[in-house]
Amino acid sequence: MKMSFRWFGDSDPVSLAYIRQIPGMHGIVSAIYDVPVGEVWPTDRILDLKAKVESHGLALDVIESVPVHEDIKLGKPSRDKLIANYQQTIRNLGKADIKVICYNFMPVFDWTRTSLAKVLPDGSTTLTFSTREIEAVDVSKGISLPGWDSSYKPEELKALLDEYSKIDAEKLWQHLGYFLQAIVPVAEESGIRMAIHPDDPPRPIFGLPRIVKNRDDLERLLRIVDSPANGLTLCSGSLGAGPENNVEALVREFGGQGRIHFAHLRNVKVNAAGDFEETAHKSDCGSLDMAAIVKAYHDVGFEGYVRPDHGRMIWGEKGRPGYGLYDRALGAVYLNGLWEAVSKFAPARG
Ligand SMILES: [Mn+2]
Repeated sequence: MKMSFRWFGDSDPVSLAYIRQIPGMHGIVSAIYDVPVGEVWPTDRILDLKAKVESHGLALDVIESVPVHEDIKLGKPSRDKLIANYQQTIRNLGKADIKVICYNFMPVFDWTRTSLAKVLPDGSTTLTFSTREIEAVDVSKGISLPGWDSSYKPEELKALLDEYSKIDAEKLWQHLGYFLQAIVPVAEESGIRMAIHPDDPPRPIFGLPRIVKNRDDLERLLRIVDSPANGLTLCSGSLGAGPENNVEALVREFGGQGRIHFAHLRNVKVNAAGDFEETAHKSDCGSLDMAAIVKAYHDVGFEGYVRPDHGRMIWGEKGRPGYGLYDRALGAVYLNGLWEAVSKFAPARG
């Protein structure tokens, strides 16, 4: 298990110099943020980023994310050119010796929350999701959600949602399959493992289909192209927000097949309606047994990358919600502690 930490580039209030000081930190997870979605990432920009990260004694092995253009998800004729660009970005990342690319296939909305700063009893703040609040949003009046990318003008968003009204889950599967058939062979040639991030939260929102949300979806996805280069980012918090999902069992099944390349480890407190709040990482803070999940990774011989995913805002820290330094650092150290204990006292099988 190689511990890593997401960093949003030079605009990130958390510095590489500080991240380096977290015990057991292996590397940085980052991206080139200013290349428009659908265009090729230039090799020199990737190499510059890698050199900057390495100058702080950290590795850059994982990219999160290379975003997938909406036209690919919609299956529009323009997708072939956009997929060719995506292939070239994979090749360029391979030239920089990148090992894993995280991406997702969620229509329009990436991760969705209804609050970015709910105050918890201990005075920390966290991200939460309420189904009732999401259902109360009138999409026709434009969407204003915390953290929602407002770069879409209301009329652009409406046009996009209209296009998606013709796309049901099966169509979206076809478009994902078309994309994977095209990119997985290129990833194989480039020494890169693709790792899809599940839908967050793992259910349809605003009438848009979501297809990477539970065990059967993950199984179907992996069988589309049965190659190690077609793998998973197993996000405990995203999948764990689906009451039907058993994260430990998913780790044992898909990790046992060597198909998990990147692990997001965070805890969530989930209720029966699927509403949730993100909690501190420790098992008794949320609904997930993090020790059991880490042990499952150990038992399947997991050697991939992991990050603490999100954290609360604590100790008065200001910054990007979910991505402060302090609580993520606590999470990283806690997870490394679990890993050390499991490794010493429960030797891997076989
Ligand atoms: Mn995640």
